Amino acid sequence: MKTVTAYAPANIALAKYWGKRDHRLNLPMNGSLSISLGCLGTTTTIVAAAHDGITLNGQPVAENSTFARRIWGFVACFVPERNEKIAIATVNTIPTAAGLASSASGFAALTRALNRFFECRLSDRELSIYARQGSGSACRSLWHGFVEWQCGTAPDGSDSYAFPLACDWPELRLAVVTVDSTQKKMSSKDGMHHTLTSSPLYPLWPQQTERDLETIRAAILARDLGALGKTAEANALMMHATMLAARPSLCYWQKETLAVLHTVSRLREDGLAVYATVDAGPNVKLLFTSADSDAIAAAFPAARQINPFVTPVTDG
Ligand code: 2P0
Repeated sequence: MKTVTAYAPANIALAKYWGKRDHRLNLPMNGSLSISLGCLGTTTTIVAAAHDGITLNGQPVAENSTFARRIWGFVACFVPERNEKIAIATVNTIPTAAGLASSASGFAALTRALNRFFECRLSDRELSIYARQGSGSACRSLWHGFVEWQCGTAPDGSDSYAFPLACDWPELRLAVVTVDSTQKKMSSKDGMHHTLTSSPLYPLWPQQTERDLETIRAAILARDLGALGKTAEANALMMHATMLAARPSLCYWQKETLAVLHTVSRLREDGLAVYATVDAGPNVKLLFTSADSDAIAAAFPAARQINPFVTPVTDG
């Protein structure tokens, strides 16, 4: 039986994507730069089958669900004419309780699996362009390590794709401080649209993020955690400030989010090199190095620590 399996990691943006210049193609207002999460991600298996079907973490997905419609819409875009029926099995290694998004790794793994199953032999650039259309941040989840998504200017999106940065940093660590793992009230897609169309601060966002991206890229190449962390934290706070200024205001934080951010700043005052970033939700992600793993575990005993440069061997 013809079977292919592909894995893609989840990712956390250090310079963030928040706002689209084209909704259909998921073209961003600015470039972004992320770090992939190694062993936390999605494994997608495609098998030739008598009927089309999808399972998610072993459970069948209803044909008419939003999830299934989104997946089949993506498959139809990737392979407009197909003769074979397929069973798509998606397994997330991202613990649901971690409150991390799985759409990025999900669409990236699906893109790689479809490319192999239907023997499309697309280039990495083409794969990234397809993954982007499934979910913007998915275009960055095709690779491990640091990944940059260049904004591009072409109306058809042909120059808006991601690529890996040739730089690893084995001592770098992430930790996820979970404040709340329930589904957020407003999707990123709707949140971006609302912010872009109603926040008077939004015009400042794309240009500042492009500058932050440059600073972060240079900090990565120099392995300068201070410059990386300070800029990533400021970028995340600016994204949330821009949302807070939307009308009506959009706030993904909970009071515990702010408490964690205060703790991070206090730890820094005490000399610990730790920095925070927050995506479109209440959970906080920390950046630090392996030398401070124990100190971070002491300050945040429930936080899940991740070594982004340890990657699974599940492709085949
Ligand atoms: C990012 N986020 O750069 C930003 C930071 C959330 C906050 O990309 O509408 O699921 O599918 O393109 O990629 C989440 O948005 O949105 C996201 P769509 P996506 O990681």
